Amino acid sequence: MVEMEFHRVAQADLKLLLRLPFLLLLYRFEKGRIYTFIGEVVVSVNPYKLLNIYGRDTIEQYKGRELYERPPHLFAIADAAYKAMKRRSKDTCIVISGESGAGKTEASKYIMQYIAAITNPSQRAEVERVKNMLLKSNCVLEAFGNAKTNRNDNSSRFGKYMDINFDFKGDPIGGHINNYLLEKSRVIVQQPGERSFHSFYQLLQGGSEQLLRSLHLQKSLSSYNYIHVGAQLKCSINDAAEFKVVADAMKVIGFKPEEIQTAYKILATILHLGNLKFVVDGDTPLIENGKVVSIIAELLSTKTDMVEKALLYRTVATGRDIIDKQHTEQEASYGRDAFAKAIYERLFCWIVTRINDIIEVKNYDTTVHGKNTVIGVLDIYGFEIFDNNSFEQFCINYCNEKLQQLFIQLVLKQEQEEYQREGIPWKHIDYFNNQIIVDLVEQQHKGIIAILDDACMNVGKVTDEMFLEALNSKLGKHGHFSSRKKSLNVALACYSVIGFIDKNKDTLFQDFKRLMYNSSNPVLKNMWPEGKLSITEVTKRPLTAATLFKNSMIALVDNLASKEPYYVRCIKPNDKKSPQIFDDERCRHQVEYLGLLENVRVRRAGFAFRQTYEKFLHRYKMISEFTWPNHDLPSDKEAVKKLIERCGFQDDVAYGKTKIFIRTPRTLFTLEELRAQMLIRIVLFLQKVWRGTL
Ligand code: AOV
Ligand code: MG
Repeated sequence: MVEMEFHRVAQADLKLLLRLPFLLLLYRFEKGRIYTFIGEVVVSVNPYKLLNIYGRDTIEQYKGRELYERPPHLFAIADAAYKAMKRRSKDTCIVISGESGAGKTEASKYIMQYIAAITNPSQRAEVERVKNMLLKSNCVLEAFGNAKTNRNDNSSRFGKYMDINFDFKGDPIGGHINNYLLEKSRVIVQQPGERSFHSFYQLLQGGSEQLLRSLHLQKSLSSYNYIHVGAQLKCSINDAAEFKVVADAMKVIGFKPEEIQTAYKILATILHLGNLKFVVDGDTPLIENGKVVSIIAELLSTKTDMVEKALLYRTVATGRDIIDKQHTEQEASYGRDAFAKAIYERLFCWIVTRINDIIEVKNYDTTVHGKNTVIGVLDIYGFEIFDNNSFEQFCINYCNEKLQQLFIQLVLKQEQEEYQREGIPWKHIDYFNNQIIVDLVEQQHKGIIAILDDACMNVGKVTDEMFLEALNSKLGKHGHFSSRKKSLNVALACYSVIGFIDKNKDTLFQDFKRLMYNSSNPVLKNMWPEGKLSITEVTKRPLTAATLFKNSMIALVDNLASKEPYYVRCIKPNDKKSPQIFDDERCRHQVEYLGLLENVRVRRAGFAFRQTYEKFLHRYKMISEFTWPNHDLPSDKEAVKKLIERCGFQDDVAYGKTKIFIRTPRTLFTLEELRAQMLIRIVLFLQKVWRGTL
């Protein structure tokens, strides 16, 4: 019924459309129905409370069913992606988007659980093992890659794309994770009301006394400068309990004890680094608390004097000479912070690599077993605007703009291609082309990233303000760019320009890399292979952070575009994390920028429903005497035509080569009603036959 109302919305006047999809979401949200379909896209509104809709019984209701057969649900979309993959050997992907706190990560986990639950009916041990690892990897990645922000207590601070590989039977046999730019600045500083990555609190709250002693740590969170801002904050994560869950998960996945220990040592090193103080004696910076340096050296399995040297000096090559140049106090602090950020980021990437080593498909011979197909699940950091937005928000929001563009393109493209394939006439629909925003950021030579890179290439000292001036002179006339004193506005968001140059250059003094490479802990050493190079061998200027991110985004979008996409669009109902409030303005805004209106428009211009003639007949043949119980027409297509004419729906349908297309859902629902009536009649008739009362 609700489905029907919604699709009526899709038929309504365009002006009304601006209001109605959002009203429908409100109507459903208040009834506890958090999922709604727009065509084949699932819109999800975060309920902010546990709902009993993900259990075994619900899974059974969706398993193997067609999309429209059951009420809207994540499981319906997961099943559709799975069926396409299994029946048609298509690589598919599920793209989950929405702003920070809208429910993407939770959705991605339910989708994975669903896929795990419906596969491997024969309980093959190896497949069970793979499934277990795929599911367990989530909590490890969340511990190291998520943090409490002002928008979400468990906010993903990295982007994640996970491929699940399936064998010819449709059972999971492995996977691969791609991670995107971790917001590492959080390691050294957080905004008021926010925390660093969960892993630090988990270790301090959940680590045994013995473990903490071995790491020279105390339980008190406020003892550590890098995390003391958020030390007293309440967070819905139970850090102590999670510590054990994560440690167990790492063990199950296959991390060796010394690897897990090394991860803890890195966390401890970072906490100690944050407490290092530099004092100036004349011109010479010294480390005030030398004891901390020796602790760090012990944790990193290296020598105290080497750590001290890396913190206070950097090796530079001037012509043929190699000299140790002493840091100023400011440089030393900068180096220390960069080091802390870098070892955390490296730890995170290493964890992903280790998980990938373990879960990658092994021993699968495509010549024997047939094609190995893939379902990709994308869960990125959502669009976010804080009081103070920096380089990280700029990257996160660019990523969201790019995915939005892909959504617009693919939803239209897919629709158009299907009409073309089936020979259905199609009129082009106008929509806001987000490419203009994407280009503003990423275009070669002209985009914001190119201008930022230019500024970073300059040998002289370039300030963030100079970068802003360059933007003004090159992009001042762009309709989606504007700037104020120290901030730039791109599309909907405003960013402070302070720190852009530094974060984009992302300099880590070579000395730290060599320090890590020379560690006698092989796990650490392996994380830093480039430390092998001596000062004279390091010549290439590394790509900047923004360019690396841009390249990874372009590759991601190409990858998604090569697969059959399914979409989940998440909406955050309010900013208070409340299950009761549906904030009109906030929701209307999201409906708009998520492109749900365009989405409805495309559906409106096209057809709400399509199905192959064969399947259509199978479901509705009892409605007409020409088709029940069997037809004698030359083809299923002819039979469907006859059935439709018999019901008087000929003006609302188009006949493609293999499929019937129905414009309004009302027609479909009337067909369903007719079918239900006929079924009752048939049952009554049969009862009479059985009772002999006919
Ligand atoms: P996000 O992934 O979209 O934000 P999450 O998936 O982390 O958002 O959801 C935020 C919080 O909302 C969760 O921790 C839950 O408390 C609640 N929540 C979300 N979905 C559900 C659901 N289906 N049922 C019950 N509660 C839910 V970010 O990672 O910040 O963009 O970067
Ligand atoms: Mg998330």
